[in-house]
Amino acid sequence: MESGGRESGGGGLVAATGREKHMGKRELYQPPWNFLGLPAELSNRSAARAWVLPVPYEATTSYGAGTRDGPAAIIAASRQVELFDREFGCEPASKFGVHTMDMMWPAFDSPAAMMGAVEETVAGILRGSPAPEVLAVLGGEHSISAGVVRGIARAVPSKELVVVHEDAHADLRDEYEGCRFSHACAARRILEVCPIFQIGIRNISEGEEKFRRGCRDVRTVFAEEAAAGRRFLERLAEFVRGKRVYLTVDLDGLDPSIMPAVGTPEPGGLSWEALLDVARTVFREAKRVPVFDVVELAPMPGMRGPDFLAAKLVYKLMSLALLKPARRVL
Ligand SMILES: [Mn+2]
Repeated sequence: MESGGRESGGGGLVAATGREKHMGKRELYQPPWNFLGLPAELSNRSAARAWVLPVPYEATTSYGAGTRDGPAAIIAASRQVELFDREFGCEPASKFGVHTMDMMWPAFDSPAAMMGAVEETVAGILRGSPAPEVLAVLGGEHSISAGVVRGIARAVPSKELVVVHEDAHADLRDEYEGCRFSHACAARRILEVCPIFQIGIRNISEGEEKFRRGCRDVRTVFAEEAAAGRRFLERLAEFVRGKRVYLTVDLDGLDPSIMPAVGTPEPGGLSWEALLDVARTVFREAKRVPVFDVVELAPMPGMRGPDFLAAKLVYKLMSLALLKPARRVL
């Protein structure tokens, strides 16, 4: 048996907290079907400060398929994530609550129609009442980020908005396979809205490289620089300081030895610790992070590690958004 989480059976020495105290014997092995498996009082819409929007969209994937199953796999794995976090010295989710929205049903008319739908949905959530303090969007393929950034820009002053983009791919093509809303164009569409800071890039075409060099609004930390140390974090801090930030995490930006479950894996990439340092820098320096996304998980049958990594990452990001760390783990 694992030591944390769900063994709340009678007579335990450890006081039951969070989801444990609400679980009877029957639910012990089946926490509720929501992000982190939280009980109603922590997951209802009016009380939760963090919301999760699952977007199981997959239409323009160019290599390995399966991102449509990403959101469900992240939610399934999240129900096994330990709620207690040493960095915060508490169960963050028990402090802020997490509401899991219904899956956003994809619009398959065209990628442009889907991006419009995502934009509407995100803008509606951010302007709604109640509204989350942080919205976690679960992909699905990376193309959805083009809709997310437009939705944010409609809801918050766009002059203050910047994007931090962790990815193996520059995603700076103006179009790919005839489509402007391909996953390979995500960063280019974001640039039409605001500046972007890319981290972990190790796959870029000649055309994208030329474009990047000529564009003042793109900053790039290539994978080898990100692997060489933490000096780039100072530039990142400067980029996000005092801004509203949308953090978009394409999981293929991570080293594929820890994150093989992606459609287009690339050798090299960020470690788990390096990605968390990026996140800590962003959340510490930004004025606010109203939205982040974690995209491109393509679950591999029988392999739980990547799903669990993605779930733990989403939990960590919302915790950093809403709570101050109690101890330094850097
Ligand atoms: Mn990518």
